[in-house]
Amino acid sequence: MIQAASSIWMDGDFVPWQEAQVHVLTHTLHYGLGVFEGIRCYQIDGGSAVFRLEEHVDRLFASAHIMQMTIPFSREETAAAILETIRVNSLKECYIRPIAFIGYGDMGLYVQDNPIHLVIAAWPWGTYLGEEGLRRGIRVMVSSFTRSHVNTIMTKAKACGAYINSQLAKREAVLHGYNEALLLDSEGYVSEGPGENIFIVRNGGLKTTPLTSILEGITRDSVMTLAGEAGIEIREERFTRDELYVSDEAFFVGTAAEVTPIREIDGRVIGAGEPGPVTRRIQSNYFDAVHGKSSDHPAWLTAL
Ligand code: PPE
Repeated sequence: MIQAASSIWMDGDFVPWQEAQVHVLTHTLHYGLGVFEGIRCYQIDGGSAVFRLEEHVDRLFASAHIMQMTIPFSREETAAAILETIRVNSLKECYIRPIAFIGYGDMGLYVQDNPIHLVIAAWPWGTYLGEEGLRRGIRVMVSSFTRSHVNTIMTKAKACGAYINSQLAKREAVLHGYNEALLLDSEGYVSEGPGENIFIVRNGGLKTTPLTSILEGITRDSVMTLAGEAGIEIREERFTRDELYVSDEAFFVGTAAEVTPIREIDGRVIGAGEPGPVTRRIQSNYFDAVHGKSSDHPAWLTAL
């Protein structure tokens, strides 16, 4: 069960958690056209800070732009509301979920006058793929479901409906006894996880999927920056399923998943079957960055 906080920001006002409700004929509930974000706030020395707030707000507005939805608030108002939601709920560390959706009004696929709502909720959310997964690595299954083609749902928008594809893959993986799924793109190349981007390590260098069939992950970007600073070579290049099998290390990244090592894919052990040196280094540098323990990226943290 979600760990309830006390109030949720809805269109400019705080509403008690239990009363933050919508009509059952809310348009997005039926047709899936909505856009959202996932952001984390971490404890830092002397307080808390939101990690890469501006980038997440920018992506929310980019997603809305792709989907031709006009969010009735500015970026500045949205960023301020996110900070206020954390403060009002007295949360020290939390996950923040802003969502813009089409409200109640007319039904049918083409609606012009239904209101667009913006809601921001925040709650404590621990590890996405388990504490043990973070420490020892997870087991992954290449999905029988293909990542939506780049001209199907628009992978650069973090859109509600896109997550049907993700949930099908995740459910299938869990049904088969795996922790997480990995989707291939419509040409058969590695794409991303249901809610994570992927990196592999070969010969000491990192490889990650180019920005085609994937969400433009903010953690992916942070990891690439941190890897560059650590002198690790990075390539954005398509790679195949069998290259995964022979990689020395592999890991998932995402706001929720943070940096989660992968120890097995489709029954094949990856490397030594435990988080390798590059993965450990990236994971440690990432956790230092989000907790403000490295002074290299002050712009990444917005203190409460
Ligand atoms: N790909 C997908 C499909 C995705 O959903 C996410 C985030 C990422 C990559 C990584 O993006 P970023 O968070 O900017 O590094 N998935 C969010 C939702 C997870 C959920 O289950 O809900 C997240 O991590 O917040």
